[in-house]
Amino acid sequence: MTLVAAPVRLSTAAATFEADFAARLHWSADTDAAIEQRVADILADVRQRGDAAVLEATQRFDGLTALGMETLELTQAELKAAFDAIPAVQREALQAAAARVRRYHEAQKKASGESWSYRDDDGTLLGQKVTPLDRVGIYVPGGKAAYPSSVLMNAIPAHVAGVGEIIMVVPTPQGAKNLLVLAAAYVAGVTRAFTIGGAQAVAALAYGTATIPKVDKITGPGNAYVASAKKRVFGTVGIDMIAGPSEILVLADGSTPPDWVAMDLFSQAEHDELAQSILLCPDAAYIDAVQEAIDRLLPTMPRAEIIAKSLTGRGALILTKDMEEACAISNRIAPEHLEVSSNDPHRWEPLLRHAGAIFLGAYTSESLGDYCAGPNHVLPTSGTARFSSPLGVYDFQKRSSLIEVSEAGAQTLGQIASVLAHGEGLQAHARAAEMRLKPSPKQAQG
Ligand code: HSO
Ligand code: ZN
Repeated sequence: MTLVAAPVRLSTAAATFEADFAARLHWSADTDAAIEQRVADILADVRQRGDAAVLEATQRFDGLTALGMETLELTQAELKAAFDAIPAVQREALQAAAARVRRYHEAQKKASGESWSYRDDDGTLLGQKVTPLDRVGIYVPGGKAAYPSSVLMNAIPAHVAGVGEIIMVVPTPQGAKNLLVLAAAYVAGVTRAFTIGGAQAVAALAYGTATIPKVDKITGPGNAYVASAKKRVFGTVGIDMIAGPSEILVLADGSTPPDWVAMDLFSQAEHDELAQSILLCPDAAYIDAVQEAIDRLLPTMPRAEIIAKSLTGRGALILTKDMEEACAISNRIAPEHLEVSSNDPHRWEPLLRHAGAIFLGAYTSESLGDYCAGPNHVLPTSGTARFSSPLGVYDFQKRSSLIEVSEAGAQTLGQIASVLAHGEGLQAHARAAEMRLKPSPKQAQG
């Protein structure tokens, strides 16, 4: 059987464009009711029975029989041994990537993650104090979606933020450990790691057990069970986001070699049959050239089957009137990854408002961002870039307001507060403000 990758061809000039476009973009994150019920049961069980429930679920779902939870902990020595066991090129690549990701997130912390304050003329001090979370949990998927790069992308910003303890969980079905994942945990400075996964791991982190410390926030991707569990424990702990399938949108003016663009479309398509790859371009001949490159390159890809399904099922090659219109459509999609494949990317960048990450120019392959450019690869998907941001240092920090009112400040603020408190009918509020008012000279005489 020969595989075909046939993304739908659309043109904004066609009368049916809006309907066809809407049908292609549609994505439902609905989870199935049976999964929801099973997850609710697992959470309740772990909450009640702690370690015993986690052990049983780990045996049932991962085929891992352990006598006690302590045997499911990966020691620092094991993480280090994994690092030592992988080939030197991999060790060096992990360290190089980690250093770049660290540097980027340090700059991010400097720019927007520091405490600040100012004083009113009367000496009153107002400010914001930024503090790291005490303890976070990082979920790392096992099996086919085990990405060492995601270990770096979750743990490093937490580290840079100053989080005290980073607890990693990673399922190891049948005991199969991914050495690169363990090595990445070592490089990223994970504090403790456990070979547990699924809803039971999320529950253990959220509620705490005798062995697994209770965390303040859980980040990291996972399957439908993990996503459902994260939603359910939200409120007890913080969570990062619920990520949908990967997406790439390439905005091309026709100046980049078509093979490069085809491969970039493949790069996200190969993640998942439900991943979405879209090309927007005002040049019909160039779109033909990219489709020709897709046809020629597809058979060379080990994951051709996934790529073909993703491109045929959810991909699109869209002909636009011009680059301005392409930018406008990109903003409507608000893609996770946006490549501006143009020899004049800075001309278009000001027009682009909604995207998880914007990659400028022909040399900026999205895949460089996935591994080592520096910015985070955990990004908002499914149009949520309209209102949310990449995972960052700020996700591992919280803010407290600081207020120090001077004696003089209490006079001005006290009068305002008193008026508003009376207006709200709250006498204790009003009196608390008024008690700090100094009697006016006239009152003092009387
Ligand atoms: N593109 C993925 C991240 C990733 N890619 C990990 C390769 N490894 C996030 O959208
Ligand atoms: Zn990727």
